[in-house]
Amino acid sequence: MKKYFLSLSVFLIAILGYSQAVVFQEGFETQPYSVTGSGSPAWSAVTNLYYEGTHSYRNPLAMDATAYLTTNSFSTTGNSYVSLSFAHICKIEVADTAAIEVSVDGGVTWQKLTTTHYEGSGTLINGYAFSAMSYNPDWQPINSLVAPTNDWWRVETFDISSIAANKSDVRVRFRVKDGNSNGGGGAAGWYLDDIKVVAAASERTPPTITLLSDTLVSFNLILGPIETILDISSVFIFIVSLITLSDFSIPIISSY
Ligand SMILES: [Ca+2]
Repeated sequence: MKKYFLSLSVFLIAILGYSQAVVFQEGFETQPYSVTGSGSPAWSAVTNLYYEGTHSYRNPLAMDATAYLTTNSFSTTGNSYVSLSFAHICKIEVADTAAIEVSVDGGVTWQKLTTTHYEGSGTLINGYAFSAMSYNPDWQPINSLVAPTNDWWRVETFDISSIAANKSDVRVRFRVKDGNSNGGGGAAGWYLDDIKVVAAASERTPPTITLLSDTLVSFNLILGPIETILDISSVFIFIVSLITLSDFSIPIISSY
């Protein structure tokens, strides 16, 4: 009996201790933006495609060009886990590359994000780059001239903890480069929206609870005469159960 109360307490503390902070966010809705663009043609806000709000940010690739979009500096000090996420449509030719880099030294040096950091479901070309081929056939890589729609948005997540945890000066930049000297080749370009960096002192993903034995744990809730048997499969159910138990402060856990 006490064993279960102890286990429940440990899980509750772990769950309540789980917290995270958004240390950078840009959705391109209100100027001034927290990013700086470089390259020609320039990045610009558009309203025909957006993931959230009514705007996204786009670069239509120019001939032999490399364009960067760099976030303002942000700090992750005190946090061991750092996650970058953003929504995008990368309608660029297969020969062109869109990549993400991280700096922790004021923008002096940059580290490219690769499949090592990637947590999304797209294909990183050569292990690091997005293009229309990343979501084939959804982004229609065989036809550069097809215009994207809002159905094309994909959300990407990178675990950048190994680079950016506990750093006082972190920057992320998005780099798009013409790889075959024809600019965008008629493709619409790279659209970004809802860029977000989340930092946490402890593990970013809440613990999951798996019943390892065939012994069921029953919770005799006093809300009614029906004995409720919970197969513990979600943290949410666990919390609700704990709150219910705590409210009435009676020993109502038993096992069999
Ligand atoms: Ca937006």
